Parts: sequence; C-alpha cells; structure tokens
Amino acid sequence: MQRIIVTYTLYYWPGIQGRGEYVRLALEEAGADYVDIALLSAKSGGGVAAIERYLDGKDVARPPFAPPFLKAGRQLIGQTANILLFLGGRLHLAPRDAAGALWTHQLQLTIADFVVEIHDTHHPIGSGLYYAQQKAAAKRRSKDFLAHRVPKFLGYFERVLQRNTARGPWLVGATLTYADLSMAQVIAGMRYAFPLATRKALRGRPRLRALHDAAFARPRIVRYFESGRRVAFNNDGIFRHYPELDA
Ligand SMILES: N[C@@H](CCC(=O)N[C@@H](CS)C(=O)NCC(=O)O)C(=O)O
Repeated sequence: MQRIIVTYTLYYWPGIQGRGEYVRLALEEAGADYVDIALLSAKSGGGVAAIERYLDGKDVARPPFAPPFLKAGRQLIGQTANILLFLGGRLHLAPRDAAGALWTHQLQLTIADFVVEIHDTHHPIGSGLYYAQQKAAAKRRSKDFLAHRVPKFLGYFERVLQRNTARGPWLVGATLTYADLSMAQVIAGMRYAFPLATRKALRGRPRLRALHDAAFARPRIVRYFESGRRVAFNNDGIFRHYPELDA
C-alpha cells in the first residue's frame, strides 16, 4: 500500500505559544508532517510576511480573520476549533462517529470560550492597549474571573471527566483526543499565569490534574517539549503572569 504523506503548513505568530499551540500539540501528538511557517526566515518564504500574505492578500478566496490558520493542500482553514475538527478526523485524534466528533468539537469550543476569558483578565478594555493602560480594570476582571469563572469552567470539565464512563483519564471515551491536549495546555497556562489561584482551584479536581499529567507525558509530546521547539510561556502570550492579578 502506498503511504500518502500530507504536509500541513501552520500559520501562527512567532514568539508566543498563543492559539497556535493547540494546533501544534495535535500535530506533534500525531507525528504529522508540518511546517510552522512563520518560524522560517523571510528569505525562505517564512516570517510574519507569510501570515500577512493570507490575511491581506486580495487574491485569497477564503481569507482567515486571524491566526492560527492551517494550509492542507489547497484548503486554508481558520479558527482553532475548526482546524482541530479538521485534523481530529485525519490524525485520529477524535472519535470517528459523527456524534463523538461533534461532542469533542463542543468541548473544544468551550475551551476556546475559556481562553478568551483568560486573555481578557489582562486586557479587559482593549487588545490594542497595553496592560499598563488597563491595570485597574484587569485587577477587577481577574478577581471576578478567579472567583466565579474559573470554578465554573474547571467544575464543568471535571464533571465531563467524571461522566465519561470509559476507562482512562480522557474527556471523550477511552482514547486521547485533541480536546485533551488543549485542556492540558490550558491547565499548564493557568498554572503559569495564576499559580496560587490555580493550585487552589485544582485541589478538588483530581481528574483534571490527572488528564494534564497523562496528556503531557505522551512520548511525542515529551519529545516536543524536550526539542526546544516549544516556545516558553511569556508575558506576550495569552497566559501572562502578573502576580498582582493572582489571588
Ligand atoms: N476565535 C479565533 C481567535 C483567533 C485570534 O484571536 N487570534 C489572535 C492570535 S491568538 C489574533 O491574531 N488576533 C488578531 C485580532 O483579533 O485582531 C480562534 O480561536 O482561532
């Protein structure tokens, strides 16, 4: 049988994990053949210019709104959850049946909602403003986020894990899906951004802790982390550590 090698091209801003990391984790777990185009030099067609070509190009029939987006053959796919829906089927990181695939996508969309709220803790007024320009609002927003939204989101995902009657630490059935990788990434990011509040929030949520540990112990994920290719969490990304915002 002939093996078909598909090359994926990921378009995401250099220097941060951002939403590109959810896609990278799926590609890495599957051992997929992909290029992180913005990390290549401008000379070899990479850099930010490669992204802007699709954001601004007048000849792009189906332009994405923002990175991440993924090129697979002639298809250009935007929106993190949409990219993962597409990859989930191809890379065997989601159930094959329609209901299972949709449920995994639903979980991913809920993770996306959570990610927006995490971002808004340090940028509650506007993404175009500096953190320093919205510090007071960020403090108020974070206080409410940690008190009400974190327990609601984490409580929900812990409940999903509890109601999954299949063996193993995963959100859907007995096999790892892209949603598990994304969930582990959110937990890692929350631990970076809000170490004190997250430790407290995860205290009574053993299933989420176990999911994180199991997902990030996958051999290919460990290899990716050890490769030096994973950008470290930093204060330009979605998860930012401002001690004054932690509870
Ligand atoms: N809902 C989109 C959001 C994409 C998004 O906000 N991308 C950020 C980087 S993580 C960006 O470049 N946004 C530019 C903008 O919103 O103007 C997704 O989940 O992919």
